[in-house]
Amino acid sequence: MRALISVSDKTGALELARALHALGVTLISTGGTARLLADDGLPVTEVAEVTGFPEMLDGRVKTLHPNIHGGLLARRDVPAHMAALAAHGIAPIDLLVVNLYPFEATVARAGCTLAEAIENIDIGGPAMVRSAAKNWRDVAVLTDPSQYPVVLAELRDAGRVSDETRLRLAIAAFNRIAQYDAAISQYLSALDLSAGVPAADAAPARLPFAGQFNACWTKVQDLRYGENPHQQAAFYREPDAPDGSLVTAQQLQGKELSYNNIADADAAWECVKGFAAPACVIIKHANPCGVAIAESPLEAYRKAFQTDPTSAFGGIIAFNRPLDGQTAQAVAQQFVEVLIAPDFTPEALAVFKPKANVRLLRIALPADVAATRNRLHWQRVGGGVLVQTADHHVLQASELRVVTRRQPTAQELQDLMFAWAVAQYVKSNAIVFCKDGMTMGVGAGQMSRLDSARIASIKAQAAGLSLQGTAVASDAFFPFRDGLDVVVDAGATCVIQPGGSVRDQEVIDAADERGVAMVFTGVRHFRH
Ligand code: 93A
Repeated sequence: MRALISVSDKTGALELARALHALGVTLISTGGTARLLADDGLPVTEVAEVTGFPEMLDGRVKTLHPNIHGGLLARRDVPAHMAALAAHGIAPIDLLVVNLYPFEATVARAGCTLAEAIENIDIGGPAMVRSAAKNWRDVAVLTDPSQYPVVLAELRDAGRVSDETRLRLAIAAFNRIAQYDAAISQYLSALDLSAGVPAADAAPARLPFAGQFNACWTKVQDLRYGENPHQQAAFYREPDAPDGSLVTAQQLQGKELSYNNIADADAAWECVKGFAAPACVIIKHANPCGVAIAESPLEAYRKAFQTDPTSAFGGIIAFNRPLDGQTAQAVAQQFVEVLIAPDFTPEALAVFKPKANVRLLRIALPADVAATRNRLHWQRVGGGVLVQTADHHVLQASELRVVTRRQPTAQELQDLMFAWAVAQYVKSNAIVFCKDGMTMGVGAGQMSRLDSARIASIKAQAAGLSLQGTAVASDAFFPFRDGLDVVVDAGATCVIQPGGSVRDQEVIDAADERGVAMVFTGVRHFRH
């Protein structure tokens, strides 16, 4: 049996080679890999010796030769194939171990030049992987160190790699090649060529959209069903998903996540991680039904829950601080579907251990929260997809323009900023009443802003909350004064909204008439 090993990521390669050698397998290898094996005292034949050609052009041509590809592609069950090998003095290769030049890691590095990217496009590696994978009935192809133990175990136990394993390895190999080629095409398609060919020795300018759809997504898991039981569903991960994004979550316990769980967990996590203070977000049907910031996670949870205890039943709850035992005790009083936090203390884990159905998700919260968010937002439409840069605008207090005679007080300003941060995560039309770092009434997803305002105050009433002295955020401008009147009638004393309506003056006059402080953001947060 002959194995060809040619790996950029040398993880586990030496151990694999030693084990193969011990099993009597002949080793062939390319330059760097061959040196690694030879330095360990393993007998290894250089590819150059097999091809009769030196590795040339800075390694660009190493394995691209009939002596290699013939050995990989020949069908052992076709006499003419074997006769051709014999006639040309080519020996079969039964095991191929390849991982590719690190293109993805190279282009992910800040400042990567075009020349570096190009040089890291592997040609010979994918060619061999494809040859071996096509000929999976006779050749086992390993493209990832995680596969080494399985193959070694089979070789030790049965003296051969099973048909099923070879087929699985071939599928994994073609997936890897698809992923690799997608990364190359995505990188190149996103080059900004408007100013001509980018300089080879500089980091090239990149376009935000081009190439996005060339990315190769990998399946995380099949889901039991989709939004409804008659819909099939699965969860996919994009290449290089950043730590702190939902797909990187680790499930510590609980039932399998459902489609709706994942969607709601994402909404909760995206909202909660934007707050600097300890925060809690409770989500139902993709909308926050309670959000609060406080001195501690426990206090934040209590406040968030108070907003709408009825809706919080069966909610998805996220924290931006590790979940401690006390807070876990409080949360455990309610029916919760999914609980998300950057970490869980042993005491918190102990609280939920008996509640085996509760899904606990741990997600790292890196310091640079902005880097954990999706750059683009997609929405499927019939036969196409709409793409936009995602709405991660973070409002600075300095951007606010006070438009009324009355200025908001310092406390009102804080509440306005908080209400605005929440409204960004509420489906349009969004009206959010807040006070003291807590949502007091949330009106979401109505076709009329007036209805959202009414619903928010009805919900506050139902929860036994007074809206007197609250701050209100509206995700888009009030087209008429009636919406403003509804929130002021309910008790609001200050309002934050984008402005920009032709009737802004009518709304400003109404606010002045009613003694309300109003600020314009100049930014809108439609969310559908
Ligand atoms: O430059 S290549 O595209 N040309 C080749 O003929 C070739 N053959 C193997 N790259 C080629 N490889 C790659 O070299 C492998 O895919 C692997 O990533 C790397 C291993 O090189 P070394 O053993 O010298 O470290």
